[in-house]
Amino acid sequence: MKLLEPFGAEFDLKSGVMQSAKHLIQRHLSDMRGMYADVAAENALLEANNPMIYEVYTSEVPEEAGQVLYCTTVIHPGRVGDEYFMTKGHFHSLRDRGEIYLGLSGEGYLLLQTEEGEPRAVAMHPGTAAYVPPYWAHRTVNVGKEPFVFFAAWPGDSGHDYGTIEKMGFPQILVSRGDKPALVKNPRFVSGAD
Ligand code: M6P
Ligand code: ZN
Repeated sequence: MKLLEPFGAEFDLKSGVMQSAKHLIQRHLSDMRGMYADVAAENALLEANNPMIYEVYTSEVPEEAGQVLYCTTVIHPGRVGDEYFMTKGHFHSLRDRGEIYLGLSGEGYLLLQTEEGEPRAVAMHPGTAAYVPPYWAHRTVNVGKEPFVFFAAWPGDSGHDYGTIEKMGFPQILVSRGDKPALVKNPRFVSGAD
């Protein structure tokens, strides 16, 4: 068996920038078409400037059982209509794998749901360790005016299942009401149990 060499990776606690990042994933609105509730606002933004919604600095750890993958995610501030910028969200392909997030800067929420569409929401601030138990789909949302930055770590063989969320959406969305975040029902949610 070939052992992996131990290492230290440097990243900036405020910006989330990881010097040794293997990849930088940049997701624009066009990469997540159909995920926001307000279709007209989405189309207008796509035509105007197709904004970058979030960036993910990924580690060089191999995606194998036994490894612990990690990354930093930066969700830019902004909204599509009333709805705050967010990640695509996913279940783990291996459903019994959990994940841990640590809020680094900015203000956000972790939205979760079970396969049956049971929703949960966890507020995240700098210093919040937000736990994603096995079997829960997860998405993060920036509800502030600054970038929302967090660190994440999860088992190496988890995999990302995006397809289920592309079909279902999440039961709840975060929208701005009087300049404050409000958790409301997602009018476009399709229950997995249906
Ligand atoms: C977190 C982790 C990553 C994920 C990233 C962006 O940092 O859960 O695994 O890739 O958020 O979220 P998504 O992959 O759902 O777009
Ligand atoms: Zn995950």
